[in-house]
Amino acid sequence: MMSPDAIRTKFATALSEMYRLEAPRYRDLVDLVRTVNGEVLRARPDLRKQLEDSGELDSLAVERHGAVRVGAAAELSVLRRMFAMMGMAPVGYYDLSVAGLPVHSTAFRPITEDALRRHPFRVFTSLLRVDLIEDKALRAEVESILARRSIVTPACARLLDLFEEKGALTDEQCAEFVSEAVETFRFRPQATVSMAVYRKLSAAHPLIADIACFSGPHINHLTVAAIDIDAVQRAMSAQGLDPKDSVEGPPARRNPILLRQTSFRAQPEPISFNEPREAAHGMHTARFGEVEQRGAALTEKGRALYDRLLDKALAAPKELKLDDVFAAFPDDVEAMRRERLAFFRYRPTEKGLRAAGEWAASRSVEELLGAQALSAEPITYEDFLPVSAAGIFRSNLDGLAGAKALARASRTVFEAALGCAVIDPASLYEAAEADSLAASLDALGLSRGAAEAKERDDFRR
Ligand code: OOG
Ligand code: NI
Repeated sequence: MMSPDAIRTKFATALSEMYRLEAPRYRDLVDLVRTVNGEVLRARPDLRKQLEDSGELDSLAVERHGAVRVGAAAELSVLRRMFAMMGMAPVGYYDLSVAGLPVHSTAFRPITEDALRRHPFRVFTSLLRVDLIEDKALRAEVESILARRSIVTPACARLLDLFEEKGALTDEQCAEFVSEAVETFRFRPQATVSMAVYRKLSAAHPLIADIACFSGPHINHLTVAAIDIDAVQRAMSAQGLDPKDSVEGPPARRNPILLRQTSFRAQPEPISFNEPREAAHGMHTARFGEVEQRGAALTEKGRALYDRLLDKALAAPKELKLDDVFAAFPDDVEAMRRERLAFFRYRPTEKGLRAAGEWAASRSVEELLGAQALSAEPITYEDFLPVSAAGIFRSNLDGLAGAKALARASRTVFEAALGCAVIDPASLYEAAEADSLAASLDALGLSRGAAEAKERDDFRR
């Protein structure tokens, strides 16, 4: 029987193949990133070795994430069921009204380190807030268009039911599920509405047209991993790949934090409209390609500092560079750990293990680290950032007016639509850190004192 990780791998591979054919410029981006990654690795053998050792070198070529947008509660909940089969759970809640966008979102993703290593694919999934459409007639029209469509194929629906009933499917059924699931995300350039309706919805908001005028939630971008995202940004400009103006997220650092992203702007593509009499054609601009580079996951304290500095940078005059504002965020792994700004994974060292059982005299984690019985490295951030996500959205929507203040979204409403609660990302990093520490202390023969040692350590901080 195929594991959820194997199903996700198969699905991500199939989706990637489909999108490379649908969006030729995305294929150019994948080639460009591969070339730039190769150059960086040649110039920095140390980095190459590090990636090799952590097993990340081989997975550099696979997509890290993609994004889709749905229009109705039933659509969001059926996606939750599909992604559950692929070992992906909804993590995080992102209210994009803060950036003037009428959607709220989550990311379906693997939640364990092992699963992420087996295949890191996640799907940033947004739900349209139909309630924000002020014009009542227009809102009713959008609701009825969405009520008429079904975003999964009949075979996919049948296999989902079967899986939920039996708890597993045969390999053959899994393979069929994957090829049916991919159909949900295929772009069909035949709009389901007339040109007049398309124009009306676009005028209300380009996102509404993208979400409601087609047969389903087409994949709107896929994202590959860069080792040096600034080098990729420069190469995109040099090759005329029309990158967005700037890289989203924190500035470049020696010790990366959170997530940095860039993309090429969405490409207009020909579509046809659903007209009763003669054929009508137009262009639709929504689909693009993205690059990401991930760094350390931040604690609540670290994240608060990041958010404060980002606000300051966004409000600051142009002359004040992001780098200057972010000088206030320590760019030193030890400082980040000691000040509890980032989450860390602890490991016993060889020296520590050789003397296992003899560390009782070390009274704290700090002492164990000092004695080189323990090592600590930052845990990678596996989630998204609302301000950055909004920046990605904005640079890919055609004809977007200035950000308008919108009523804040409700997580409760989102979770009701989803059919379950979203997982708090911080709880995953906290657990990963605590588990790694407990396992390390255990391996050093300190298991009983573990909780105490940690407590003392926290107290000393
Ligand atoms: C999603 C944009 C957000 C990211 O990487 O932050 C996103 C969308 O355009 O639907 O994918
Ligand atoms: Ni993205």
